[in-house]
Amino acid sequence: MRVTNVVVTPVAFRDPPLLNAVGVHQPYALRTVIEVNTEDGVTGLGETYGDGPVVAGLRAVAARMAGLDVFDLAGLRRLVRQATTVAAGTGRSELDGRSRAAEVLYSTFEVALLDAQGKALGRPVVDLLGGRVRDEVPYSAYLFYKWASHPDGPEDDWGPALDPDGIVAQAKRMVGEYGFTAIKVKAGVLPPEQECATIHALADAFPGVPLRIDPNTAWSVPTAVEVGRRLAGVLEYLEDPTPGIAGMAAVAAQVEMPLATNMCVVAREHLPPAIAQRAIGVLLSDHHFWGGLRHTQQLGELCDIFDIGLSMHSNSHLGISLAAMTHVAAATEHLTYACDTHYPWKTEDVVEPGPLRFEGGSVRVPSGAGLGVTLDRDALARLHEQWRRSGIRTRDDVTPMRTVQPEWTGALPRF
Ligand code: GKR
Ligand code: MG
Repeated sequence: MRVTNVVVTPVAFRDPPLLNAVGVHQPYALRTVIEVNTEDGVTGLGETYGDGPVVAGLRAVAARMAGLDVFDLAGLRRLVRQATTVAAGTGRSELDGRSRAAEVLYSTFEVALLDAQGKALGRPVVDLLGGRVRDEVPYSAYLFYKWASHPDGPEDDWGPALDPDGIVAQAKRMVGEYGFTAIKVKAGVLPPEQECATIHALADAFPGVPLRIDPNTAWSVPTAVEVGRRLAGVLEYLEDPTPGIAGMAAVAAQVEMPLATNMCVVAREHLPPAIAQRAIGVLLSDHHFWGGLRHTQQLGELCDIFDIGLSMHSNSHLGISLAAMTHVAAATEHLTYACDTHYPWKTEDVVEPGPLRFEGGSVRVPSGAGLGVTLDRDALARLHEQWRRSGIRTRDDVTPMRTVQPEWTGALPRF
């Protein structure tokens, strides 16, 4: 079954003013949807980041895909290598096609080809990954400090959350609506003692519920150690408290809870030093940049060997990504924590509603063939038009923050 053509569609969807260490989310988040069409009339779907260079890279690979057998993932790897060689203009592929950009491109098309394979065979993607080790995948409530509205925009229905009471109220709504059984707080926004107070307020409001905090490297080593000590016995893990493998190792040696990362270990070459220095206790996988679903499973095996826990990182995303995350998590034995997802924050999607429901905080693996989700073509066209009109072509959390704090740089660590 061969590919006839590929359609690459950048989209923008409404995103609330969620705060993080470097600034605030823009009014629209970017993603790209790809449709891989085949001679049999089957279409495979993929979703990834929407920044300009990613869209250009996707188009460069897409232009080479006609004639590829949808089962030939090795051939896909070669095409990505060629496309990134040309894009880099160096006459050789950067890092032999294993650079992060190449992993992002490969991953997007790998998911789409697996979707097409599954549709052709009448089997869900989880079966192509070796079968399910769980029927449903647990996700965590992902809480953010936030403004009531974007600058000059209308208020959203979540309202502001800028102190412990605001975050507890947000948690009550999110846990009430989705049933999450673990809670993560995006931190690095307020002074660390205020963020510790937020975690203590959550521990009081949700006794026994596993809690995590992630300041995206906003803290120095001494600050991170201080926070780790204050939150001893309260956190299941402390995520990216400080920059770099060496900094994380210094903190890890002085706090009792495991440190997790989606920032200092983001490529295979980071694993040996992180393991040697005992910098992390939990790795947050992400198929979008770890080279796809099969590599994510392999990463799980590797973490198991080295006694490192495995969880999953998320960015603002739509339903195709949630489906892919759910299939791979269901097929990965060594998944030791509930996965992150931004999904509850989105109010628009490119897939038809139905299979992706949260019950008790978990998403049941879609039972349909392939990823088990159906593209809503009207919604795709609408969100593409929104992308066109928005003029946003790259994720930038710093500039919108400057409209409120002109001296803001987003430089880290800050505390
Ligand atoms: O959406 O603001 C955000 C997050 O901070 C995101 O950009 C991070 O990549 O969720 C992510 C994380 O766990 O670091
Ligand atoms: Mg993180």
